[in-house]
Amino acid sequence: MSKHTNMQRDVLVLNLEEQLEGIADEKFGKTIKECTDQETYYILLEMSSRLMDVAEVYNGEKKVYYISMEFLIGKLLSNNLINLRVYDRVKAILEKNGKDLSKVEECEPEPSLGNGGLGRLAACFLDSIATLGLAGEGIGLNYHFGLFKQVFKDHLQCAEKNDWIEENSWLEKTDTTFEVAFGDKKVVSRLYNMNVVGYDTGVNKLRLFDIESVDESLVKKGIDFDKTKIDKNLTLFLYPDDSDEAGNLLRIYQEYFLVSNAAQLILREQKERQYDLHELHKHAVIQINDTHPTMIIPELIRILVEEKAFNIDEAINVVSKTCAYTNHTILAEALETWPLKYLEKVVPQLVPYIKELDKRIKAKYKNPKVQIIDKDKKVHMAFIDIHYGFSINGVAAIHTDILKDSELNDFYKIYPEKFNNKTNGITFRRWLLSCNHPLADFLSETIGDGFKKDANKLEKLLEHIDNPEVLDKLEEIKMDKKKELASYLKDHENVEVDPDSIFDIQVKRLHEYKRQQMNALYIIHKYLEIKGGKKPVRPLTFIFGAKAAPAYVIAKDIIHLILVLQEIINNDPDVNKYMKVVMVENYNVSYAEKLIPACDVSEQISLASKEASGTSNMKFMLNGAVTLGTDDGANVEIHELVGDDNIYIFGISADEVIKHYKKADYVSKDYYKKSPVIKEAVDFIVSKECLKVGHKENLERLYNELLNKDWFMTLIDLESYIAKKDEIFADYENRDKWKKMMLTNIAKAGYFSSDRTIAEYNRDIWHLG
Ligand code: GLS
Repeated sequence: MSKHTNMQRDVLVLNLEEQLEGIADEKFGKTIKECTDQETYYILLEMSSRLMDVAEVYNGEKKVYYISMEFLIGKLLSNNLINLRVYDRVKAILEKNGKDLSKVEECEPEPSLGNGGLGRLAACFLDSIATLGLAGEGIGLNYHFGLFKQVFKDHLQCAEKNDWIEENSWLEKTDTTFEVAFGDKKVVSRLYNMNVVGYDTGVNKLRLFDIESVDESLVKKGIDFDKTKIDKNLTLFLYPDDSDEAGNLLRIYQEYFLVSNAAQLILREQKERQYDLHELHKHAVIQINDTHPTMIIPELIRILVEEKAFNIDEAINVVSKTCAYTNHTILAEALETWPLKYLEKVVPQLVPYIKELDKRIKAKYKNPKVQIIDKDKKVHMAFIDIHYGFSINGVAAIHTDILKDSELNDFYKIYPEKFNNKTNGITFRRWLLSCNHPLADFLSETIGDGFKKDANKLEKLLEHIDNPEVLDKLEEIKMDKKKELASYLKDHENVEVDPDSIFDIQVKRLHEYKRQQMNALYIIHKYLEIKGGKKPVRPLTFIFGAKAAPAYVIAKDIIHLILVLQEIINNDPDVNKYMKVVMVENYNVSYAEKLIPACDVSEQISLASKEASGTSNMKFMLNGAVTLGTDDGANVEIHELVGDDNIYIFGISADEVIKHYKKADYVSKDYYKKSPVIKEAVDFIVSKECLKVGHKENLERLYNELLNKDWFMTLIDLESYIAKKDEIFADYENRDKWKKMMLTNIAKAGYFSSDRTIAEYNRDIWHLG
C-alpha cells in the first residue's frame, strides 16, 4: 500500500493546520502564532511523529541490517518534512503565522552520532533504503556526547562534550532491553528507535543501543573521563581516545556491545517470525560497515552453537552466507588489528571461536599474509570478514581496484568472486532538496520534477547549456547562497567575506592524507605574492572546516597553522582586500548544508590512492561547484562523467604513489631544496610573522614533519597544485565557461545518488524482495 492511499495519513495532511494548532494548544496552551521558534520545533516534531506512525512499515521476507559504529544523520526536521511531502505546506502555514521555518530548523540540536564520510554514508544509505521501499534497518549506538564539540582557543583546537540529547527528541525509548556479557561482567542495554522516512514512501528504523547505567557526570573537564568504568562510560563518546590501553579496551567493549545487541535483536526477530535459523541467510543480510562490527561473525556463530544446538560447521556456514563487509579505507591504521590478549580480557567467550576460525584458515592456506591471528598474536578483523563473509566491496572504482590489485591482493587471489565495487552515493533529499531549495525549485521549473525520484533525469539540464537565461539563473542562485553564507560567517565566526570573491572550500576530517596542509601552503604562497605586489584579479576566500582526532598531534598542528594564517592574513591591510581565510568552528552536517551550496571551488586534493571515495566531492558537484582534485577516489568517476573540460585535475597518479611507497624513495627535502617556491612557503611556517601569532612548538613540529617525513607527499604535488589552482581562478573570470561548467557538473551528478548505490547493493549483495 503506498502512502498516498493511506487514509489516516490523508486525513492528517488534509487538516495539517488544525492538527498543528491542536498540538500547540495541547503542549503549550498557545496558538502557533504565540509559540516561540523552539516551541514550534517541538510541535513539528510531534506532527512528524504522527505522520510517521501511520506510514507504511517495510517488512519483507528478507531484511538488511546495516551495522555501524556511526550514523551521522544530521538534523532531521527539514529532511523528514520533505520526505513526508509536507514541507511546503508547513512552511506556508508557519509563514501565515509570522514564522520562518528556517529559523525553526535552527532550534534542533544536531545529533552527534558520527564522525565523517563513513557515518554520513550510513545515514544516506538509510534514507535510500527507505526511499526504495526496501526492508532494512540501521543498528548503532546512542552516544550521549557523541563526537566532541570543537572550540578554538588561542588558535588551537580544544574538545568539549557535545551534549545533544534533549528530553523531547526524535529518539523513542522502547521496552526492549538485553543483557550483554563481557566475560563475567554484565551490563543491561536499552533500545531506542529513530524513524527513517523514505521520500514519499514508508518508514524504516534506526536502532540505537544505550546502557541504563551510563553516568554523564563522569566527564569532568573537556572530554576526559575514567576509561575503566565500563558500566558508566560505555556509551558516552564515539571514538574515545585510544592512545592508551584503557582506550583500546573501551573501543572493544563498545564494539562488542554493538554486535551483541545486534545479534540478539536479529535472532529475536527471526524467532518472532518463526523462521528456521538454518535459513538465516534467506531472511537476513548483515552489512558490516568497516571492521568495527566484525565481531558479529564470531558472536553469531557462538550463539548458534551454544544456545541453538548448531554444530560448528553449520553455524559457520550459515553465518558466512549472511554477512557482507564494506571496506572504506586502505590506511593501515584504520584496518583494525586487536592484540589477542585484549580480546581475552574483554570478550573471553569469543576467543575460542576466533581461534577456531583462525585454525581453519591456517590449515588451508600457508600464506602468512592471510592469517587471522598473526605471529605477534594480533587479530586482523578485516580478515575475519573476508574469509567468513560472502561479499567484500570497496566504495569507488579505483579503491576497489587497489584492494584487488595490491592491498588485499592475496585475498583476491583466493576469493575473486567475493570482491565487488559499490561506488558511494549521497541522498539528494538532504544534499539538494533540503540544503538548496532555490536550486531544487529552479531545476523543477526547468527540467520537471522527475529528477527527485530518478536522479539520472538531471541530465536533461544539458539541453539548456546554451541557454543564457538558465546559465544566469544558476549564477544568481549561487550568488544568493554565497551572500547567505557570508552573513552566517559574520555572525558565527566574526569574519567578513566578500560574496563577490571566489569561495574555495575544503571541508572534511582533518588528516594528513587529505592534505589540508597543501592548501595552507598555497595560501602562504598567495599571501607572499600579494605582499610582493602581485594582486589576484578577484578576491579569494579560502574556507576550511575540519575536526582533528584529539590524539592526532600533527592534524591539530595543521589546524593551528590555518588559524594562525587566518589571523595574520585577515588583519593585514595590504592583503585582506584580496584574500581571506576562515576556519569554521565545529564543522558538522548542519554547517556543511550551508557551505556546500555556496561553494565555487571544491577542494578534493588527497594523495592519489588514499581517499577511498570521498562524498563531499559529490555534494559540491551537485550544488554547482567545480572540482579541483587529484585522480583519487570518486574524483576519478566525476572526471570520467564531466570530462576534462569540467574538472581540474593535478598531481601524481595512484600508480606512481604506490610505486614510491614500494620503493620507499620519496624524500620531501629534495623537493624543498629544488624549488624556491616550495622552500619559501614551507619556511614561512616558522617565520617571525607566524611565531608572533602562533606557538613555536606546534609550528616547528609541523615544519619538521613536512621536511623530514611528509608521509603523504605534500611537496611532490605542491607545484602542480599551485599551477592548477591559479588556472581555475583565472578561468573563473570567463563567466560563460564557468557557468557552463556549473551546469555540466549538476547535470552529471545523478550517478552519485545513493538510490543508485543502494539499488546496486540490493541487486548484487542483498537480494531483498
Ligand atoms: C571513509 C573514507 O575515508 C572516505 O573516502 C569514504 O568516502 C567514506 C565512506 O565510504 O569512508 N573511511 C573512513 O574510515 N572514513 C571515511 O570517511
